[in-house]
Amino acid sequence: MALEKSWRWFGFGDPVQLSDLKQIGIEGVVTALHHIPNGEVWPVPEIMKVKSAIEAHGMRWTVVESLPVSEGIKTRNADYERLVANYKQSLRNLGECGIDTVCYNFMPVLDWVRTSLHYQLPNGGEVMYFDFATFVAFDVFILKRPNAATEYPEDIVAKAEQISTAMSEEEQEKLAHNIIIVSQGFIDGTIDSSVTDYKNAFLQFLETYSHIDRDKLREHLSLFLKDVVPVAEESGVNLCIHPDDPPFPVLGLPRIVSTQDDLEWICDQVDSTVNGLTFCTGSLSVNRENNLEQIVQKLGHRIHFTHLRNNVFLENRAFHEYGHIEGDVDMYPIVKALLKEQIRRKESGRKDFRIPFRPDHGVKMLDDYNRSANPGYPLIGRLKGLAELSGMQMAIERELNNPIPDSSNSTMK
Ligand code: DNO
Repeated sequence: MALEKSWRWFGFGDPVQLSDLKQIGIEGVVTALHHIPNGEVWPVPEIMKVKSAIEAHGMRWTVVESLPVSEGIKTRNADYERLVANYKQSLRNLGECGIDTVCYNFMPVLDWVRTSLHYQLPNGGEVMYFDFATFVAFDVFILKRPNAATEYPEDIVAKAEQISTAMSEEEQEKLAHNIIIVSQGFIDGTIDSSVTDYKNAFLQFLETYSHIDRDKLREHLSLFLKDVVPVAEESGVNLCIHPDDPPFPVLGLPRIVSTQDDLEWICDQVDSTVNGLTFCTGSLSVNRENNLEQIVQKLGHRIHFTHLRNNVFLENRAFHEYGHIEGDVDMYPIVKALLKEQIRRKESGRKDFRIPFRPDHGVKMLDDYNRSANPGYPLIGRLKGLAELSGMQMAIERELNNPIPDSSNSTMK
């Protein structure tokens, strides 16, 4: 059986309608209650409104992406008890409504980061790009985070200075706005578009982590898991943490969900299947030491959700996104490992043997230029990825069920 075909849908305002998703063969919808402010309880009637609409179109709400973990939980500030009580209540409410998978992340202040949201490919398509030196230019020379320059090698800072000097004021502002607002707003990030002095607000958020290093953040994640996993268990909800994107520390902030070791450490904090992972190939592959196939083989039993996305890796830690089965990430062994994991689960009698996957991000192409979409979420580019990844799965499944005899051993003439 193929992975569950799923699709990120941004709710009733999404230009891609639920009826469109049905047409393209989606089984499971991935969505969130984007209108509920970060940190507040998701009420049962609101959950049911979305769930019923999805079911009325013959699909199911397969994953919540995301139930946001507020900054006050990550920093364990004075509001922690209220925020975690709300988080638990949302989990109970989701469980009561029969929603069984919740994705979240534990990235401080900033979720995913790119330095360009509109990088032109030679064939006219458009993807998102991360350039390390440009990111340093943002940090040191545009945001002017105190002492930031001391955290990077001198040659990178020199390059960053050249980059920022060559930019107009307007271009500098656009870079900051994209990083702080445009790429975060639609995923219920920390700072929304109504904040005018967003650079200062952002600096203040960064400051709340001045005493939180990697060990401290790990401790906070561990305590959070010990608080919420028992509630998720009682509610019949699997939790799945999304990896850091990109998987290394940024802006002096610790990032603790970047490597296989990190994932193993997280799984060990609470020994329960409910304490699981979102396996995101686009994020994890950026750390070239991560062996993605091996991660599936080792931690597959904890993977509750998959994002399949590809990248092209360039020099100096730069990368850009790409077509789902093109690029530098070899999807074939990874998808095969995921399909084998489903078989293992089914054979062991696990009810949740099916792993939902969504084509993550996509190349903007064709009619995408005439449609509005959140950064990274063009319709046609994702649809192409969905089709390619589905075809790949069909071929792998055939191969797993009926191994083709090796022609050199064949007796047929
Ligand atoms: C970006 C997404 C992330 C992801 C969250 C999950 O496109 O992959 O924003 O949804 O990190 O919590």
